[in-house]
Amino acid sequence: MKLKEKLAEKIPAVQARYKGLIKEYGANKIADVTVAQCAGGMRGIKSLLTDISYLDPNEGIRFRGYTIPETLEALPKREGAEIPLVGGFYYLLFTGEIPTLEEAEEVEAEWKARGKVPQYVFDVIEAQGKDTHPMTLFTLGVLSMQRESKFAAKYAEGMTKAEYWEPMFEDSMNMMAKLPAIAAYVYRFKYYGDKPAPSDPNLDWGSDFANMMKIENLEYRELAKLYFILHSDHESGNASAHTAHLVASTLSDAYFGWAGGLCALAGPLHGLANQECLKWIMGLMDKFDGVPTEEQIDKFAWDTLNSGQVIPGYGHAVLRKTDPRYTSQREFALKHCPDDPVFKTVSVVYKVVPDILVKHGKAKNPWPNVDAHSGVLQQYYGVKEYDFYTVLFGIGRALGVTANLTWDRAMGQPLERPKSITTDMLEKLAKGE
Ligand code: HAX
Repeated sequence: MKLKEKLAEKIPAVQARYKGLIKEYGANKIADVTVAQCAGGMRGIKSLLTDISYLDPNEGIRFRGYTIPETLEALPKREGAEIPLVGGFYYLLFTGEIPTLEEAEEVEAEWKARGKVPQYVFDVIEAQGKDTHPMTLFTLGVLSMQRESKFAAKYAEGMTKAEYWEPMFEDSMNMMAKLPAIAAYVYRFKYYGDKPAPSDPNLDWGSDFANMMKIENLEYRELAKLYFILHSDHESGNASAHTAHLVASTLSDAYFGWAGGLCALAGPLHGLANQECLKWIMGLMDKFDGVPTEEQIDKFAWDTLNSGQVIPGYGHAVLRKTDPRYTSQREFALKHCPDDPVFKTVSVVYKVVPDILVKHGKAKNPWPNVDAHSGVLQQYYGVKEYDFYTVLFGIGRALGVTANLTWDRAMGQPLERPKSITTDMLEKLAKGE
């Protein structure tokens, strides 16, 4: 069944369950909030609802109940491909069902049909100039397409709440279809001063990104699909997904929502960490002229910590074990580039840094996250421009975010509006006054 038809079939039951929960149990407590949570970034407060993915601190992410290995195993692939079609993965995120190859191909075909990027998007990017950060170029490209929004147009015409999900879905499909071409344009414009390769009608969405980027090694097509799947969603409380959810809860559309999310992704504690991470690794390799020893890494890591900086790619706000997205990329590297010196360095860092962070005694999680591994693979295939890595993250994360935004509207989730208090009030509450 086509993705949109499947969604239409599923929405009434989910909506009834959601409304029923609020009506019947709305006043029941599910958690308390501590002083530390109120004053400290709302860590762990259960206050967002999503069925797209769930992040267990020890096990890592599950997409619609599937671990990463289960997801990669279960989803349909094209003949000869190592990694499944991203269109099929999108179907899973939206519906919770593993699609057939035909259903996955239908999403891919829809993306192809909607993939042409209007020229004004490229004009906006070029007007900024090459010395602008690629995340700014990419975000502006996304934001400039807001004038295409079906949701905004329908809202202006007047639509009922029950209809909201449909134009949100259309915006999601339209935006997803174009993100790879916009990112490839940013890449070629900024670093090479030329244009991306034309889209190839025979390639799937992920592989076509690799083609438009002009990366010659065909293995990069498989990596592109893997990368986008791994970066797609991490519950809805992470800063970029949460920002998009908050923005769109005002009934602004998917373009506004994801432009906001991208701004959050651009911070070094979030998506920018992949750029920081490879920079740190290359600095380490430069200093010791190749793959460093464990002792050399030990010294370098302590120097970083003693100068008051974090070790990029390590630690996490929720995870308390090695991120399975790290493990999945490591497995890809073991298969495709086991002898790459940067990969070897990253592997030795993995042996040394967790113990150092434990001794350092601050980070609650001493283990690597997704960003500790993503740059290594990119540089291996020739994408050596670190500051582009967050753009790649931005393509992938949009998959989960747009699935969430569509479901937010389908369920009728309201405007988000937490309550703030003053320090005086917090002190009184804390002391039980
Ligand atoms: N190196 C050094 N110190 C670290 C650290 C690291 N890798 N990770 C955490 N800490 C420190 C924190 O800075 C904090 O110190 P202060 O008390 O002085 O402020 C302390 O340990 C407690 O932090 P935490 O509770 O363990 O971690 P947070 O939930 O506050 O932050 C971060 C989670 C991911 C931001 C953090 O671990 C970090 O800065 N890591 C390095 C940057 C990074 O890899 N970011 C990418 C995360 C994955 C992601 O979202 N990708 O998009």
